[in-house]
Amino acid sequence: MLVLYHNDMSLCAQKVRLCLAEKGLAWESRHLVLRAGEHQQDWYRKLNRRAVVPTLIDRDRVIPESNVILEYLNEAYPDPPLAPKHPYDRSKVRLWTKQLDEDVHDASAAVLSFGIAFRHQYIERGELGQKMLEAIPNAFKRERRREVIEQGTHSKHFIIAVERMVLLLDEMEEALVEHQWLAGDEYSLADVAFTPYLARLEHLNIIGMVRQRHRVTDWYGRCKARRSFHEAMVKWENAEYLELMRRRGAEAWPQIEAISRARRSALAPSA
Ligand SMILES: N[C@@H](CCC(=O)N[C@@H](CS)C(=O)NCC(=O)O)C(=O)O
Repeated sequence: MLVLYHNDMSLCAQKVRLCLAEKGLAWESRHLVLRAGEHQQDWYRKLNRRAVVPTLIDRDRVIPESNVILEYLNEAYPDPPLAPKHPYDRSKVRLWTKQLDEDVHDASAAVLSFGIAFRHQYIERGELGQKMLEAIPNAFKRERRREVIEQGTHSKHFIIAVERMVLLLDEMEEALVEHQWLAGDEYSLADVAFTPYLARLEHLNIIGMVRQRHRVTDWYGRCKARRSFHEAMVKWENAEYLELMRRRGAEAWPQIEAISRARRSALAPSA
């Protein structure tokens, strides 16, 4: 039996649950409450030295890192396939998922989600929030989080993160001119991996960022219509987090809209 250490609203966990649902695989849930620091306890660090979710356990195999888990699941449980047959076509899937590890995940989770909403949970937790911050093993991540918690949407990282998401949406729109799904004409791990990031824009009440990108809107609608979306995303929704994201996102929207507009006009060909 597969076992997944995960969290209800974690983007990386949503990705893996989507893959499990697409594959129709049964799995056992080990849910960790991140705001209680459960992922930072010693026993979990033995499974995942970076103290993050998700971690997949397949018999005696321990697999961290959501993109690595997606590839593992696709290879270990090949039916239905979620990657094209040809190596070149598979390289296109990787070019998408790689972006998440490079910067898109951080832009969406560590800067936008924290800067808009989750920083308030840390602040409310006072000493526990401070302890959780100091327990983040990666110093780069820790210092950026400190700054984002303190500065929120005024953080020096905030504009960069919004602009990164604008670039992502533009690249998605461009890819979807060519084919039905992100990496080709078949639904693949690339679509699995990016679905939660669009859902996060919706949860943060800033889905207006997608406006005018009709292909991305249509793609997201098709992802949401899949059974896996209900299984992996909707069933795990946390009402308290959703309310926080919606409320704080509405406050941040004018600023995000202004950054997106400035970015788009800077890129528009001059008359
Ligand atoms: N590169 C890792 C990133 C995992 C990650 O950042 N997970 C977040 C939730 S989406 C987490 O556990 N955050 C807890 C923390 O940073 O303290 C992956 O893809 O699995």
